[in-house]
Amino acid sequence: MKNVNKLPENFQDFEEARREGFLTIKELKDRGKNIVGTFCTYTPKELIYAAGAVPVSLCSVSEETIPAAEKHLPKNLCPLIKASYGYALTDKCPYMYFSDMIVAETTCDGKKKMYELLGELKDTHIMQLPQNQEKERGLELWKAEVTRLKEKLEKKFNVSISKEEISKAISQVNKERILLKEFYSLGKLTPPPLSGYEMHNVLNGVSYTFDKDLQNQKIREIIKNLKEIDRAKSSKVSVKAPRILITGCPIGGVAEKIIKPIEEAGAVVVTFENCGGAKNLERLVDETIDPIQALAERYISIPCSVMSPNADREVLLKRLIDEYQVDGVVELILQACHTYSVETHKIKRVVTKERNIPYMSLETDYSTGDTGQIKTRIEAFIEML
Ligand code: BJ8
Repeated sequence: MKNVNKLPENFQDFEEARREGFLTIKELKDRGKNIVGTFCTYTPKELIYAAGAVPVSLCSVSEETIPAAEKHLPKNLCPLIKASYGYALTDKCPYMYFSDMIVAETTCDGKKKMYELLGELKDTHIMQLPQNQEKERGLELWKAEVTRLKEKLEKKFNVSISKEEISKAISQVNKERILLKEFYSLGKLTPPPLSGYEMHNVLNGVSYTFDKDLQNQKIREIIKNLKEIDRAKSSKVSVKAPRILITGCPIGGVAEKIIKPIEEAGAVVVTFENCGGAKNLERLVDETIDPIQALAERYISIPCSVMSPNADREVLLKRLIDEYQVDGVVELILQACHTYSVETHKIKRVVTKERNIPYMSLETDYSTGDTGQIKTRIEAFIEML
C-alpha cells in the first residue's frame, strides 16, 4: 500500500498543471521566450520548438466565456469553438494573453470561420488542412503548409530554423509520446491500476507542463508506481469493473460530466480514442526521413472526423477495443459538431456489428443543465454491460 500513497502527489502535479502553468508561462515570457498558442492536434508543434518558441494549448474548456462569444457567434455552434473565441474576446486565458501568435488549422467549418474573427484580435496563422489523407490529393498540399508555417515562424521570431533543429525537436516530442503511450497503455491491465479520470488528468496536464524533461521524469515515476500497484494487486479498481473506451470529440470541457459518472457507476475508462489520448499519441514522427516530409506525413494521418474519408479512425478504434479488452464504447458528441455527429452511424456499426459490444452516444455541451440526465443514461448503460 506504500506505493498507493505515493500516487496522489504525482497525479496532483498534472491535475493542477493548467493553473500552475499560468505562472510558468508568465515567467517564460518575462525571460524573453516566444509563446505560440495552439488549438488542435494537427499543429506540428515540433516546428514551434525548433523556432525556439514554446507551444501552449489555448483555453477552450469552460462555459464561462461562451456568453461573450455568442455576441459574435451563433448560439447553435460547438461549445469548444465558442469558448475558445470567448477567451480571446474577454482576455481571460493567460495562455492566449501571452501568446505572440496563434497557429490554427482549417478543420471543421465552425472552427475555420471562427479563426477568421480570431485573426482580428491576435496574429493568427492558419494552416490550410486538406481533408483527404491520400498522398497525391492531400499530402503534397499539407507539406507545403508545413513549410509555410516554418517560414511564418522564422519571420515572426526572426530566426532561421535548420533541419537539424527540426530533427532534434522531432526526437524530443517522440520521446514524450513514447512515454505517454507507456503510461496510458497501463489501462490494458486487469484491473487497471488507475481510474480513467486520473488517466485523463495526466494526459490533459501535460499540455500545460513546459519543462518536458521534468515531465518525462514524473511520468516515469508514475509508471513505476502504477506497475508496483499492479504487482501488489492493490488497485482500487475492481477486477469486475466493465471496461469502457471513450471516443468522439475532445472531452476536456465535459470530463466531470462524462468520465466521473461512468466510474461512479462501477465501470472504468481504460482508453481514450480521442485527441486527449490515442488519436494524438499513437503514431510517432519518422526520424529516418526528411523532417518536413516526416511531419507532414505524421500529422495528416491523424484520424479526425474532419477527414473524408476517415477510415483510419475505425482501424484505430477496433485495435483499441481488442487491445484494451473493452466491454462498452461511449461516444461523446459536442453539441453542433456535425463531423463527429455524422460519423456516429459508422462508429456505432463498427462497435456493435464488428466487435459485438454495446455502444452509446452522448451529445452535450459545457453547461451543467443536463448533468443529471447524462448520469441517468450512463448508469443505465453501465448496468447493461
Ligand atoms: S484533430 S478532434 S482537436 S479538429 S468538436 S471544434 S470538430 S465542431 S475539436 Fe478537434 Fe483537431 Fe479534430 Fe482533434 Fe469542430 Fe467538432 Fe467542435 Fe471539434
